[in-house]
Amino acid sequence: MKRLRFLLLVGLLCRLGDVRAAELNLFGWSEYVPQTVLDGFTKETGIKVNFETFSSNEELISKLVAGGGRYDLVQPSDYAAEVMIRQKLLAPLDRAKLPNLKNLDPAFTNRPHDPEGKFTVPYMSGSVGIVINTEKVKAPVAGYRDVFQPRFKDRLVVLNDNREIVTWALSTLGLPINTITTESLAKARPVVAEWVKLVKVFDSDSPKTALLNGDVDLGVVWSGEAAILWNQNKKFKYVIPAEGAHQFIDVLAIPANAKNPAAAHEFINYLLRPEVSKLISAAFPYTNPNAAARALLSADELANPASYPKAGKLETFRDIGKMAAAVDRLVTDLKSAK
Ligand code: N2P
Repeated sequence: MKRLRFLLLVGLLCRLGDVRAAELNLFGWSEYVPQTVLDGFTKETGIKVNFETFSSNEELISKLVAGGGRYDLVQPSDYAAEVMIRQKLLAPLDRAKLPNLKNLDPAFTNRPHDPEGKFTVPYMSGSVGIVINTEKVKAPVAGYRDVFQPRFKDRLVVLNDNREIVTWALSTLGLPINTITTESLAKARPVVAEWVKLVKVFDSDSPKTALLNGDVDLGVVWSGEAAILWNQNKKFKYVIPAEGAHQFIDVLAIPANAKNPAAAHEFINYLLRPEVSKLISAAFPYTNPNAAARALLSADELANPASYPKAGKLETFRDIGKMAAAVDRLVTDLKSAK
């Protein structure tokens, strides 16, 4: 009898363990994963998704490095995943659990941040470019130099992202964006110093809002934000900066200390379904790296010039090692001196 009770107790504890295990802790970019997709996954699998958001790769990396937050799945950009792989913060993927990888366009896989695709799966791609309210700005705007003009003081919104801002300055000066040195930063500094004084709104979460409200007339934003603006009103035009633009491939990856890698694999494979990925595109119209999902998009979605730009010089970011801290400090200092 005692033995039976013991066995029942063990059984119950195991069940409780299972219930607790049926959770997925997701740490992702804000305004990037639709709630409908999270709900659909929970409905189908019973796995509850706890969703926390960040606004920059640096925020994600510092949280992971500090060991804070036990996440099962994170969503870094390519270069941030490269940093995490170097620092052994990611677990290798079990590709056998991800049959839907076959849906991906090979142009977005096996890229330099993860050449063998051991740790990352592309989620969405995009660019960073200029968006202009053409009812308010009549002068031609082709590059960063045209944006950061004294006449646009307090009429600008830009991403609240230090690596981005420094990159725009480096590109304007014709300096490499991935081989950053103390010298190149010294050259970028006065440019950034002038620029930050002109900006009215720094916002990485929803830079579209300031444009929609008419608080600002132009800016430098994620392409998906510009695509939403274009869908709302064709007066918002997207321009790939003439100096060259940043192309990002944001990925899904499982932290080395994840508690529920099985649920993480299940969720990644779910996101790779064409009909699920299509929902992501509908809500957040970035460049979809899923070829099977792209085949389901409407002609209008594919014709959005911010989601699927026809031309432009695009370059991805790489891990810049120790220089990352110097880049971060440069903009933080100049913003506080504003
Ligand atoms: C989504 C932000 C896109 C991430 N709100 C850019 N890497």
